[in-house]
Amino acid sequence: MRLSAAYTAQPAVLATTRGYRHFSLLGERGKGRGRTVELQAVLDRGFRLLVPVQELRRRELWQPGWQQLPPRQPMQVIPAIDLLEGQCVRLHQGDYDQVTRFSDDPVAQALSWQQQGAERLHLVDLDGARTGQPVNDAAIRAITAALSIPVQLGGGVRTAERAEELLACGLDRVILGTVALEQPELVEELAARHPQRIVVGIDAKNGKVATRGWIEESSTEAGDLARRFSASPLAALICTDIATDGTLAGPNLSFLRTMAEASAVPVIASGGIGTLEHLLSLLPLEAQGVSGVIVGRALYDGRVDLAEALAAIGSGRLQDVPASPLSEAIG
Ligand code: AMZ
Repeated sequence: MRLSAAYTAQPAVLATTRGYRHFSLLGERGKGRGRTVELQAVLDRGFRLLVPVQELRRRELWQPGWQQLPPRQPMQVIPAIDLLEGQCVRLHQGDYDQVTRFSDDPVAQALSWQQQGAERLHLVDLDGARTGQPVNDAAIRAITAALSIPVQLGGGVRTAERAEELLACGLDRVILGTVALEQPELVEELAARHPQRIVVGIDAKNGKVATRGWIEESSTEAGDLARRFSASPLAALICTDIATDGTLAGPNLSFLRTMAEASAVPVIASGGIGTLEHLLSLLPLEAQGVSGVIVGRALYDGRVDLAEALAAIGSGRLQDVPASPLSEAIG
């Protein structure tokens, strides 16, 4: 472990997942000025700074002396179940011709995520997204009835009546994609009637909004659509970079930053998560308003373990625990 000589640091947080040790540090930087800096570190073979120093300065974390960190909201790690003809699948970059089938028992799959600690489930009716008609309602109702955690659903919700029917039948939130682009005023009305229960799904191909199962591309910038809903009482914006979705290649951080900066509504990142490091790479975006992440293929593949993910960035994340001296903590 190497720490820059410029920092004299103490760990305030310590957690270990799969050999990675990560924690927050408080340290002084600069001579005589006595400035304090909060660092979020992942300790592996070396030392990695997750929060850029400019960001700390912007957040006015430079203060004299040691400082107690405020408790942070954990990030939500949300497993996804995408339904196609009643089965749990994942598509590659949203392409209906590149399907991997993971389970033909969506209720058992949903219960398994719940049992592993999920605090919310993300459901997509892929047939619904493509056709605009509800196709997987039997599975959706069975999952909602079987689970005790909140469930959100997107795909094919194109009218206020359909959204309200779903909210009345036990879903916690409904996600509107196509309609958010084509009839934004309908989304605003719904959000006003059901505050914190409507989510806008913004799916972007090369920065432009895609709709109808990602088959149609528009000329609207994803950031402009996010800005349109900045003052609405939406629960979240789910932002998907289609090029990364289902690839396990890592999230598009600059896209997520653009989206989070465009709107005051919390952003849930979606697409590209393949490793624990990818999840950790989202932490610096918390300050911009990224408050959760949807994980699909990596959970099915076992590349990411849900309990580990929750410990790394979610509710199991240790924070602000007065810890042993640095030398002990880093062994
Ligand atoms: O993978 C796809 N091709 C896909 C997908 N996952 N197409 C749409 N969707 C999801 C969106 C959003 O949650 O991410 O369906 C929802 C949007 O559906 P609609 O019918 O409102 O545009």
